[in-house]
Amino acid sequence: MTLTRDPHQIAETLYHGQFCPMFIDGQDVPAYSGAVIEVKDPASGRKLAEVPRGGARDVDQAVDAARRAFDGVWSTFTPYDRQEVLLRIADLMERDWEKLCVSDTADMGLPLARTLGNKRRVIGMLRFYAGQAVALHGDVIENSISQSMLSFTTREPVGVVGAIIPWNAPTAASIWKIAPALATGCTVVLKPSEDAPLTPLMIARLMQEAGVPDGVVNVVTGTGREAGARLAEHPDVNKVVFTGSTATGKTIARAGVENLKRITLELGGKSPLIICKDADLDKAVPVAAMAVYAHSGQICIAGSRLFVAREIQDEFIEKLAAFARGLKIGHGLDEGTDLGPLINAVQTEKVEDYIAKGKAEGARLVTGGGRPEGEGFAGGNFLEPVIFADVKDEMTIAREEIFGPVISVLPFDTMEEVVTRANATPYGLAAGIFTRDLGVAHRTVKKLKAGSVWVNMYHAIDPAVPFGGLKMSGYGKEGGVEHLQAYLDTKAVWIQTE
Ligand code: TXE
Repeated sequence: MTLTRDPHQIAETLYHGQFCPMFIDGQDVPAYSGAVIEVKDPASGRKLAEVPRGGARDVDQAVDAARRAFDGVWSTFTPYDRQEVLLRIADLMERDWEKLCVSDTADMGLPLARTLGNKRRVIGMLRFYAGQAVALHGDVIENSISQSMLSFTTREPVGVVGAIIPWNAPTAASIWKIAPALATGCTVVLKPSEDAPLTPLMIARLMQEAGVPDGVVNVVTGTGREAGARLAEHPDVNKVVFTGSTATGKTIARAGVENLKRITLELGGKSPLIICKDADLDKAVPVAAMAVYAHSGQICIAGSRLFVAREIQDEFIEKLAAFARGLKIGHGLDEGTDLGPLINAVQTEKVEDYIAKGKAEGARLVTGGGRPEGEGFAGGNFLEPVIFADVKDEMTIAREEIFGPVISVLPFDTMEEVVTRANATPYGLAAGIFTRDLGVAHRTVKKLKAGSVWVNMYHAIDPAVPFGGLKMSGYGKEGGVEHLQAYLDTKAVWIQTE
């Protein structure tokens, strides 16, 4: 996509340190307390904007608005009305796609080519669920009690949905949670991450322009402990859909128990990518590298445990290191950037701690790990992409989610062994395998305990295909028809006809 203007200029017109209010009941509002959070460009440390630091009172107000809209104006919208609204949102997002992507990149650092490239995932999701909105239906079910009794089911929206999202994909995460809610007739209170709240605020206003009635989509900015925790426990929130860390996911599940909320959790991962000895290395090397380095490793599906057949290990590592060294690190808005910054200083230090642990526990650092120097890097949270070789399964870097640009290469000898080791993790989000042998691919796919498995590729996500983890990577799916079911309740209706 060719941009109409220099993306830095677009970012400057969008954000110049100003106050960006929350969006509750169709209104721009500050936090009740008046407190604000400073939002920074992770590539420079420069202040981009301020957002309200919403708290319990603001969340209560937003949930109240969402409830009134659910019971009121939104309940009068037919499936076709909701479909039209979703399609209009898609059109407006297409119109403003460049602005939305620049905003995301400025806020959380992902290279612009990548945010722009998410169009199908995001706008496609709106169009996919626009289609689904008019295809909802119950069933007529024969009962064995009496032929004069009619029994059937209707599908009804669960109600007010609390959506809590992380900073690594604000636009995609917002739409993946809001689109099925609108398709089914639910209303939403969205709590973006305090580290990247700007684009969701822009999206909420676009939705208003598209004809979403006031109160149907609300965005409360604030911290997890304040705004997030209140949303998760709020007695009038019927469902919580969350993407983030496993630790926070558990807290949210616990908070929801009190009201038996429906909960969807998309959590962390430590995904295995298996490179067999017959793999096409020219294809496998860039895919294996970007399975982690895309978004500087800050992506839940990062293929961070790279199992490589021992026979090809040396050649593979050499090629992988050459690829990693060739990646251009820089500001996400600069042309040609492959690797942007990490989200903040805390995350960067956390990744550096993991790198130190890797070395201390005996892994061999092949390349990377330093902070790039020079003018373009001042004030930013940059790290050179890392490859560790001679990694053992029990090392910390092979067990814990690092959420940074760190690949651990683990050699293997047999398929049976590698499958057992690949599955020996509490997580189960994603997995991949590179082989030219279809039989091996097929058998391995069956044995891998992961929500998504990619063969001779990685990273593909589509609105129509369900995505979500097993084990400690969460439960419930996003995307696909299955996702809609999580926003619906079933009502059984009985009618005595005589
Ligand atoms: O995540 P959190 P953070 C992992 C990754 C990262 C670590 C911390 O390892 O280094 O988590 O990142 C809100 N009640 N992942 O702190 O805490 C919070 O405000 C309700 C992996 O960003 O999970 C934000 O909106 N909400 C993950 C959202 O939850 C709470 C993506 C996510 O924050 C809350 C992100 C609470 N008690 C981080 N505490 C992935 N695998 O995709 C926080 N929040």
